[in-house]
Amino acid sequence: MSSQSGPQTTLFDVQPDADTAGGLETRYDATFVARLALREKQVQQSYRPIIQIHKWFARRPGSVFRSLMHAEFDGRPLASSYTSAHDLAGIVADPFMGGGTTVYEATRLGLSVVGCDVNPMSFWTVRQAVAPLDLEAFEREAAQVIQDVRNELGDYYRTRCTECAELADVKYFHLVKHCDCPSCGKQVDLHPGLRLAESVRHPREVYHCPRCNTLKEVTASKTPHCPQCDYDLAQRPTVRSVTTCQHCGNKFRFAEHLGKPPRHRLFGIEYHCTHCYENIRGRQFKTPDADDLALIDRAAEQLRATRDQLLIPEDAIPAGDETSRLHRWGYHKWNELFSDRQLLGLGTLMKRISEVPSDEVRYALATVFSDFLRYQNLLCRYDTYALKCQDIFAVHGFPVALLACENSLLGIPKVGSGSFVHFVAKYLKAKQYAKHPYEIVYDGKRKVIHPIAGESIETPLVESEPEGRPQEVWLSNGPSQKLMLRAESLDGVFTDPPYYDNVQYAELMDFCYVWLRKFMAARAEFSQETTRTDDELTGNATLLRGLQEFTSGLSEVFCRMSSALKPGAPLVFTYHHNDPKAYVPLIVAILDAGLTCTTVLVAPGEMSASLHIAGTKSSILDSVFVCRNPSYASGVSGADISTLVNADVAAMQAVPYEPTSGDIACLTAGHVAAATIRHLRVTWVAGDPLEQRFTTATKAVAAIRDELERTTA
Ligand SMILES: C[S@+](CC[C@H](N)C(=O)[O-])C[C@H]1O[C@@H](n2cnc3c(N)ncnc32)[C@H](O)[C@@H]1O
Ligand SMILES: [Zn+2]
Ligand SMILES: [Zn+2]
Ligand SMILES: [Zn+2]
Repeated sequence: MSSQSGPQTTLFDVQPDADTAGGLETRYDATFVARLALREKQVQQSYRPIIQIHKWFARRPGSVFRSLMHAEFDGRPLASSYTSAHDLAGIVADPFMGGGTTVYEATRLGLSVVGCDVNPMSFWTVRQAVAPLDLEAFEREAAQVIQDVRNELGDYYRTRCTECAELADVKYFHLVKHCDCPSCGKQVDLHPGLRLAESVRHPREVYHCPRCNTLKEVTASKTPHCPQCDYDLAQRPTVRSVTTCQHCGNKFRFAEHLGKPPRHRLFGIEYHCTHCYENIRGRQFKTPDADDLALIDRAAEQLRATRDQLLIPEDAIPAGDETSRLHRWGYHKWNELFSDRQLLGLGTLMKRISEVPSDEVRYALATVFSDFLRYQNLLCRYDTYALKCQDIFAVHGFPVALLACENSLLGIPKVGSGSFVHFVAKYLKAKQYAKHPYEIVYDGKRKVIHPIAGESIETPLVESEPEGRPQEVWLSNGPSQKLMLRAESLDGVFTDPPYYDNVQYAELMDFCYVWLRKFMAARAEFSQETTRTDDELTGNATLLRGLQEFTSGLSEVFCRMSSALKPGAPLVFTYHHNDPKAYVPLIVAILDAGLTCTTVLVAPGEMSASLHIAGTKSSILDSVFVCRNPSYASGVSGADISTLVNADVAAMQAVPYEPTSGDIACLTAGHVAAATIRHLRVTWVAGDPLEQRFTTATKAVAAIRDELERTTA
């Protein structure tokens, strides 16, 4: 490892050499970026509609990556030229491209980019975002597919309006899991509570009365009772693992009495009657009638008769950190997470999409299909406040609830959400944005769409490493440990690596992949049965992948990136974790790659509004590590860790955003990691056994933390 600067044995920050380094260390404006990013994360799909191509997890704000690249490659001040047209030259790479943020932001700025991800669903999502699509052909085919499937299956999603007795479109079927009572043998509904709808979007509260077995609407009250039989509707028939039989009063643990997989019963319907809707305040709910119940049997019958001709996947659910929960509930195949009506609808829709002749239009519709599965399964819950169906991935796992919300398959344009028509509309918006991206600027009062002339995300993909022509995008599907890049070819690496065990990408994405794969028999990216692989860099208890495995993989990737970087070009990545130990892999990987950390910036990452973070002490701020070859990072500033953390906090307070204790812990961990890297850099031996390197880094972190505690005590 070469070094022109002397050893840094203190906690000092390193300033890059002004002539050789880019502008990240000096031109990044944390307050300005945080203002943009916090607004973006609140309604990410309107600031960056491109994310609606397909779900990906833990997406970072596009504005952060746009700003990072601007700061590095553009001499103009960030705040005044953020929304200006950019015509940057150069090649950047993202070895963990995920949902594609770096790829999109780099392409918009005119850069060429290499994007790599081990997960084929990531490759596919980014491919679909970038590859050109004829939108007229897409809209035309989508309308035809929807028409044909509606003709075939429309009846399954209609119900009789209780006001006018005409047929109306169903928005949601409400299902409850049930089992047999071990005492009286009768069927017991496992309702956790009885309220279906709160009185916010609807004028009254809606309850299921177990005694009348009907839905009842009542004025909001702390002591709701059935207007017909006076039943106490505030009761909670099932609390945790114990339920009370509504017939004989027997209390029992229901788990061992559940079907495998659990069975569901339809107890309520929300629908939309075109004749009555205008004259009704709120929504339309009904108790299913005999016709509604008969349709369930008819769907099951039709599924049995046609299943062989449909493309329904039969794959087993492998055990995993997230998926084992499904096994505990008796789900062993992915297709068991759907009702018969859902399987019939999905299978029929798939078959029709697979007949679309144009490859690109078929791929686009198949991608819409894969994404909309998130709202078309029995793990979906009804949001009793917003009165809509929730995404299966509202949390990064597979929680199973006692209630399920079965969405309409095709849906009604502009009514409800989560149906095929809604996802077609979203996809269209995403592709329109890819052709003509914009920024939304908040002028103090309102949001203004600011088109940016000359930018685009859509561009034909190239089949190998970019040569330096503008806007070449090369996507690679495979582990970045094996990504081959020319030496000294990259102007920067901008990435958002897995945050150790934060998200089990492959376990979750298999849910969509097993379906999407059915459309893609001919494509190499879909040849594997699962997106899981030993090369995935996530901590995973089931696969015995701990911090050391994560470290060695990350180290391999950073080493590859480091040798592909031009001299002095930066490796930039975001990170946060509430366990300080999860920073050791970064330290080892950066040192192994022969880099040093010139600075650690701060940027908002995830929002507390994300359901899976809400309520924890988790940080919403990321540390952004800027790393370069030490030969190009000379000069020492006197800042110590607490000064750096205080500066970050002040920059966020100016937003204004008040960092939480979790934020501050993470920011501190970031600066401690950077100080550790500088401290160990000169004596580091990348050839030492991993365990030794890991221990060295762990001890150095502890020493620096001790010193920090002493000086701040
Ligand atoms: C962009 S996301 C990061 C999101 C966020 N930082 C988090 O985990 O909290 C990380 C991506 O790395 C990918 N990935 C994991 N191991 C990889 C490997 N060995 N090679 C390439 N990509 C990998 C995952 O599939 C995922 O898409
Ligand atoms: Zn009606
Ligand atoms: Zn009973
Ligand atoms: Zn009643």
